[in-house]
Amino acid sequence: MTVRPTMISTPTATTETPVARICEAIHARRRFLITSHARPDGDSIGSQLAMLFALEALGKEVHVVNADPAPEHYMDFPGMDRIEISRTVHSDVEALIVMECSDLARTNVQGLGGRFTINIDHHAGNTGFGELTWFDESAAACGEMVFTLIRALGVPLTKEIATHIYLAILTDTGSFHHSHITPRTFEICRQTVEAGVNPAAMARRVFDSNSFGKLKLIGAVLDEMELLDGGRLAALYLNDEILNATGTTYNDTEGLINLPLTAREIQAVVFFKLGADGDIRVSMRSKYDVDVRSVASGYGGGGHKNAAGFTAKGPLDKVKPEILARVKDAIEAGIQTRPG
Ligand SMILES: [Mn+2]
Repeated sequence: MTVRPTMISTPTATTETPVARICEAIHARRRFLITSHARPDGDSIGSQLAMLFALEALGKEVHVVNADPAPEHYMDFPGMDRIEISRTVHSDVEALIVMECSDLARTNVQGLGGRFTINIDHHAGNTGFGELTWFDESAAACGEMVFTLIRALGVPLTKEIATHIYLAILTDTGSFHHSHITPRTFEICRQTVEAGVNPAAMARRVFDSNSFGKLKLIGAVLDEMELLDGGRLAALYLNDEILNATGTTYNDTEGLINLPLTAREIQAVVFFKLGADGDIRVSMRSKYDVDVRSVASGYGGGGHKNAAGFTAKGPLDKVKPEILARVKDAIEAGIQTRPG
């Protein structure tokens, strides 16, 4: 019996592929600015910092600027002190690398325009705004793409880089729950573990990191959960009152939306977060083929089939019925193609 080697395809050194063109652009420049979307998640943090360490290994000068700080439990990951929190940039750089954004506005950072821009993203609906756009919707995380790019640049997979790649994949797949997971995902993870990543320790750091306040917040939000559509749809609500009562912040809501999906019957979750400015941030999660991205794109938002979101103008009572009706339709459509 022959054992086939588990290889992932590495881009070849031709100018045919976006990866090769990005490599060429990076090798030809020295000063870089890396950014990603506002309210960063594990994939945006991991993708940016893996890229930071890789570019520095090539002797480049690199700045990382984000509009918002990362959630607290990411703060002891390597390189976190290198992320500058700012809503404007003036840095004189030769190239801007934008991770995980379908358009430049998603960064919420002003002053990014007018630079040579490399855009690396896996979100459907990417607008191709960079001079060089590499868009791959089949990637389970932007970190998968960054891994491929880093290897194509010829940078060795250090433990620091591997840690950020694994962080990106672990979080963006919802701890290996979402669709888009392929043999490539596990091949990349295999290499990161070989480079020194400890999956059990990573899972503990990322998922067992709640404060007592967050546990209270989870209790308070789940206590107010509404079940609709015969128990197939859950609606969650968040406002400043709940945050104040539990001594938590907006960042503490990360991951909370996934909890209702642990109930067997629930097929989709809609989380309405009410901001002080009257805007409502609507996040959605779903199982299998229930496509919440199609709902989000109807409201000018985006994301993936199983994880998407958008911002709506209040008041809540006015917009809520229609949003929930559209998610119910998505559940009905998705449930027809259920795997065994
Ligand atoms: Mn992502």
